[in-house]
Amino acid sequence: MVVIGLGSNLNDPARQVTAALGALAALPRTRLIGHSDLYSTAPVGPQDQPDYVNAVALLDTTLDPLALLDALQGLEQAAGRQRRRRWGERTLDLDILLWDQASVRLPRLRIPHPEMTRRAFVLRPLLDRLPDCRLPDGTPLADHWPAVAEQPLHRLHRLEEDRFAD
Ligand code: A4P
Ligand code: MG
Repeated sequence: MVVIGLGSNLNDPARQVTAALGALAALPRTRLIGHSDLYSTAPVGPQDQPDYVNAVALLDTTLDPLALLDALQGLEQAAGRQRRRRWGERTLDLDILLWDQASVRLPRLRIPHPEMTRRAFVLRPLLDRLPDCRLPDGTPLADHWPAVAEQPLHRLHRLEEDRFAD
């Protein structure tokens, strides 16, 4: 199973994230197994930017990791994404967080996502869906939660459960 992190803080972020869940469900050779609720989260990085909406999606795919990354970057572009500054505002950010128990270290792609354990906006929705999730080194992801629990976030309205799953 592959875990994707979704984030947006421009152009109606909740709509961006909801639309992206639908787009993930429509990727070739890929099935959307489920997703978290949407969370409103304070920005990590520059503080002079709007709050984000974040969520995670769970996929099954027979794409290889770089092909999935290409597909995700295509969806980011289609959402009108422009890269401005590191950790800055964006209409849609799609990160590959986990890929089964695999580790990937390529110039374009690192899995697990190197920042994920330091970010409540990743851990909260992920642990909601996968409370027993472990990193490739065997560490329970839940062990990282206490260190980030102070980062402000709150759950938005509940999405209909697995609305985009087939
Ligand atoms: N890349 C490497 N590994 C991966 C991976 N596992 N998944 C490469 C996706 N991409 C990966 O990413 C730059 C390059 O990372 C890609 O071209 C890909 O080859 P980017 O998202 O295009 O660039 P960026 O925004 O400049 O940097 P970065 O470090 O990826 O930003 P992040 O880590 O995605 O953080 N605060 C809140 N509350 N919520 C957020 O969602 N997001 C960010 C962005 C900052 N603050 C946030 C949030
Ligand atoms: Mg990114």
